[in-house]
Amino acid sequence: MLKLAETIFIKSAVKPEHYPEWDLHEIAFAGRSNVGKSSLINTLVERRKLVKVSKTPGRTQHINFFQTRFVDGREMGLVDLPGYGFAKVPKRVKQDWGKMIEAYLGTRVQLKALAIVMDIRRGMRDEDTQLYQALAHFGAQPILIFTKADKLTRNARTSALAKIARSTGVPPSELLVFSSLSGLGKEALWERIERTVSPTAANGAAPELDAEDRLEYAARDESDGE
Ligand SMILES: Nc1nc2c(ncn2[C@@H]2O[C@H](COP(=O)(O)OP(=O)(O)O)[C@@H](O)[C@H]2O)c(=O)[nH]1
Ligand SMILES: [Mg+2]
Repeated sequence: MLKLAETIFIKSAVKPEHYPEWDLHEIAFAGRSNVGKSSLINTLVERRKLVKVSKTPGRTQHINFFQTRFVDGREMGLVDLPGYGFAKVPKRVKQDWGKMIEAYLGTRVQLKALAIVMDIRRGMRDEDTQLYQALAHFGAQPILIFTKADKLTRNARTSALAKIARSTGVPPSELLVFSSLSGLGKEALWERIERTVSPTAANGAAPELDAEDRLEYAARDESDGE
């Protein structure tokens, strides 16, 4: 069982040459803007404000890298991908998003699992499905997470999951239900991460810390977060 010690922000990157040079296994988080991805990561790592939770989504177009250490000394990378599906962003921004995601998925050998975060009330939408299907080419394990479960009653949750299972062909037992409000699903997600990502023993090398980047991230306006 993974027991958290600490999660820290490492750096923001756009291009592969700016990704951290580490040999940690990574899980990346993707999802439509506003589905609750930032909240989910914060809940998962028990840091209230590690990732900015935004009211005006769709603006920051960076890949943010975090490093998680467990009490047994193992470590892994968490990667927050920019949100998609935000109707009001200019076409050019969407193209940049596509290039950025493709570059990450296509080059990152450290990537072991991609969590696709969705709103349980909306189910799997077109962009989610496209990403899910594209993953087959990239060799990372998909993890389908349905958050904001607190917005539905237990019965409504069960029927929402059954419907998603029917339309995707993914067994309901493989679908994760989550709530950042109540913490529901946190343990199950860590279990899935342990199985698919297999955090590695720390090799003693200091993480690559980009002081300038880190300051910039810390100083970012809350409303500018993604
Ligand atoms: N009720 C409820 N609200 C949530 C949950 N997760 C996120 N939210 C809210 O949904 C909005 C978007 O959340 P955020 O994490 O910034 O979404 P992101 O754009 O996907 O990163 C915020 O107002 C959050 O407070 C959840 O599990 N339950
Ligand atoms: Mg966000």
